[in-house]
Amino acid sequence: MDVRKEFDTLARKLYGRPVKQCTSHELFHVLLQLAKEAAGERKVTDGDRKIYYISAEFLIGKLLSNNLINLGIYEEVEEILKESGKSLTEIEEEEPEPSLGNGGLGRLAACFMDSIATLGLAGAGIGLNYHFGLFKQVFKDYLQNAEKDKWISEKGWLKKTDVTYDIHFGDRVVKSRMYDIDVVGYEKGLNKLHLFDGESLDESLVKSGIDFDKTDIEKNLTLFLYPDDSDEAGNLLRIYQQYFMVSNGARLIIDEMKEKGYDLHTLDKHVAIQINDTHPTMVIPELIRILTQEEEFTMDDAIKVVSKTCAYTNHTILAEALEKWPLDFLEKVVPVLVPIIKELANRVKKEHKDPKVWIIDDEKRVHMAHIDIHYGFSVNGVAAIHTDILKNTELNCFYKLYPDKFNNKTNGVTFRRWLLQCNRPLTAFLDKTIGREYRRNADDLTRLLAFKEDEGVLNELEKIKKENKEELVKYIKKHEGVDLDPGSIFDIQVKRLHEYKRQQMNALYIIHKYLEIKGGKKPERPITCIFGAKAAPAYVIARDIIHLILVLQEIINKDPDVSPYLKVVMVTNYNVTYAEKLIPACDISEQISLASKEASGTSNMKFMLNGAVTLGTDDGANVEIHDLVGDDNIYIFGADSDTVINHYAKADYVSKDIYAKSKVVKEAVDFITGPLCMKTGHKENLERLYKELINKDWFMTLLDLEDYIKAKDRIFADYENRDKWRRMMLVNISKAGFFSSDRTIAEYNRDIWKL
Ligand code: 26Q
Repeated sequence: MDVRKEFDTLARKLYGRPVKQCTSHELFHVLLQLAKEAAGERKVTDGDRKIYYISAEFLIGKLLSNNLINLGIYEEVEEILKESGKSLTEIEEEEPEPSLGNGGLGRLAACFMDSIATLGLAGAGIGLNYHFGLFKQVFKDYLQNAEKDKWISEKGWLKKTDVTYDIHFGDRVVKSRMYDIDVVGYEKGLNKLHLFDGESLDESLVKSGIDFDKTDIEKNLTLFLYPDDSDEAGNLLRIYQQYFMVSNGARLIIDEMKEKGYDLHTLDKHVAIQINDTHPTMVIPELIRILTQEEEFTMDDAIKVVSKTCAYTNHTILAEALEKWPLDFLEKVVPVLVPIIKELANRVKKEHKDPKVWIIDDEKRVHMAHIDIHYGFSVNGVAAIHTDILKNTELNCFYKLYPDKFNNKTNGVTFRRWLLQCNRPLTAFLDKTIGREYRRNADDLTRLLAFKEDEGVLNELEKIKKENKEELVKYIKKHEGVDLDPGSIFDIQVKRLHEYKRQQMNALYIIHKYLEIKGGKKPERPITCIFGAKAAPAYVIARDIIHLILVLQEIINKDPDVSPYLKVVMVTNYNVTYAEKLIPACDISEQISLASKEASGTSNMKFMLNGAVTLGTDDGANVEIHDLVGDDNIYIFGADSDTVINHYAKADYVSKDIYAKSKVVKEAVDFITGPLCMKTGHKENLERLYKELINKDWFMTLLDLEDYIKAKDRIFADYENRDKWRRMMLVNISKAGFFSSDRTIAEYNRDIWKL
C-alpha cells in the first residue's frame, strides 16, 4: 500500500479535503479506514488445528496506534501528520477506549491475541460485545461514582458479520450476532476476535449511572460488563451472559469444523479451547449437550472428545473469587445444561470418595473450576509461585488425582503496546543501541547489559525517563488539574482496588511520611505518590480505601509545609490509555500484594520493561522478576507466602496486637479517624476502614507495614545514588524479555495447544 497516497485519497473521499485540512476527529476516521484496508491486505491465519481463546473479557484498549505499528506504517503516518502540525498522540484522543475487561485477566487476553497473531498461529478469540464496558469512574466529594461508558459508535473497529444463532434459555430465545475485530500481528499475521451480541438490545434501558432493569434478557443481555462483585440480579444476568458466550462459541466452533469437512469425532485433533478462568466453563457441558443431542454422539464419546479439547487457566486462589453457582440459578437460566452437569457430577462422585473434588457440593452449588479440572486436559496457573500454591495447597486434592494435567504458564505482556507504542523514546533508543531484533525476539534485550558501565547509555536512559515524566506531568495537569514536579520521585501503584493488593498499606506509608515531614524530617528529594484504581461498586471497603486516598490527596497537597516534599494524586478513571501514559514515567513500581494472593500481576512486567524498579513482596511474578534481576535490582520486603499461608491455616493473625505494639503503626492507623481526615472526609467511610484494619485486616496490612516503611526509605535513599539507580533501570529493562507474551504463547502452544 502506498500510505501517503491512500491517506490523501481517503481524506478526500470521506471529507472532501486533503489531510492537511482535516480536523483531528476526521483524521481519526480516515486512519481507522486506512488501517482497516491495510489489515484487509493480509490473509487470516489458518491451519488444520486452531486455538479458540474464550474469555468473558478482552481489555483491548485503543487500537489505532497499535495496529499502525503492527502494520508497519506507524512511522510513515506520523511523518505525514507532522507535516500538518499534528501527531498520533493527538489523533488518538479521538478514539474511544473499549474497556471490555475489569483488569489483569482481560488485559492478558488482549496481549495473548496480539501474540497469537504475531506468532502466526491459527486462532481466534471468543467473547462478548458489551455495549458499555467497565464503568467510567468519576470522583465526587472524595468518593467514587460509576457512570456508564459507551464505546461503540457508528464507525469503529467492529465489523458486523452475518453469523447469527438462536440461543435458548429455557423457553426464551435470544438471537445473537457475531461482530469481529481484526487482530493484526506484528509485521505479519491476522486473526479474528469474535464478539457476540444480542440482536434485540435496548440501550435506552440504561438511564443514569449504571443501574438498569436486569430482568429483561432480550433487551439487556450484553449491555454491560460486570464489575467483579454484584447483587443477585446481577449474578443471574452474569450466568445468562456466560451461557450466551459459550453457546455461541460452541456453535461457531462446530460450524467451522463442519465447513472444513472434519468429522466431529476428531474435534480434539482440530481444536483446542482455552478457558480463561471459570467464566466460560459452561462451554464444556454445552459442547457435550450439542454433540449428544444434535450430533448423535453417545455420552461417553462426547465426554471423551470434549475433555481432550478443553484446557483451563486459573487466575486466582481467593476462595471468594472461585465461581460456585447455585444449581437453582442454573436451573432458571439454562435448564438444558443441568442434566448434563448432573451427569458429569455423578460420574465424579462415583469415582471419587472425597467430597472436596465433587462438582456439586452439599449446598447444591456447582463448582465451576471442578468441571474444568475433571473434564479438561490441562490446568495452568499464571506464575511459578501461583502454580506451586495451586498444586500444593488450593488444588492439592486435584493435583494428586491428575498430576500430569497441571502446568505453569507465567504471564507475559505484548511489547508492541507496552514498549513500542507507549514509550517511543525508549524504543528509538533501543533500536539505535542494540538493533531492532528485540522487537521480534524479546530475549535480545539482554544485549543492553553490555552497556551497564557506559555513561552515555546510562545518561540517555535517565534523560528518557525525565522526558516521559514531563509528558505525564502535562497529562495529569490537563486531566486532573494537579501540578506535579517532574524532578520528584514518581512512585506509582495502579491496579484494581482490592484489599489483597493493599493500596491501604501504601496510604498508611503516606500518612507516616506526612507525619515525619510535619515533624521536621524532610525527604532529600520530593516524592510523588500516584494511584490509579477502580473499585467494584458493591465492594464497600475498596471504596472506603479510595475515599481515604482522595482525602489524603486533599490534605497533603494543600498543606504548604508538606506539599513541596510530598504529593499524592489518584488519577480519575484509570484504564489502558492511562496506563500507557503512567508506566513509561514511573521510577518505583509498587507491587505490594499480600504474599500468596496475587496470582501473577502483569503491570509489574510493564513497569520493569519501561525502566522502573520494583518495590514488592515475594508474590506472583515478582518472584520471577526477583530471580531474573537479582537481589541488587529489586526491593523485596514483607512476610513470604509460606508464613502467610501458615497464618491462615492456624488463624493466628491478630492485627490489633500489631497495632497495640507498634507506635509507628498506631500513629498511622489512628490518623485515619483523626481530626484532619474527619474534617475533610466522611466519618462513616473512615471509621469503617479504621475498624476493618484493627479488627479484621484479612489481608494482613499491618503485618508488613513496618517492613514496608523500611523498604521504602531504603529505596528512596538509593534513588539518590544516581549511578546505582541508572544501572538498576538498565538491568530491569535488559531482563524483561522473559515477560514478553510471545514467550508465554509459545509455551502455551508447545505444551498445551500443539498447533
Ligand atoms: C466473577 C464473578 C462475578 C462477576 C465477576 C467476576 C470476576 C471478574 C473478573 C472475577 C475475576 C475477574 C478478574 C480477575 C483477574 O483479573 N485476575 C488477575 O489475572 C491476572 C492475569 O492472569 C493476574 O496477573 C492477576 O494476578 C489476577 O489478579
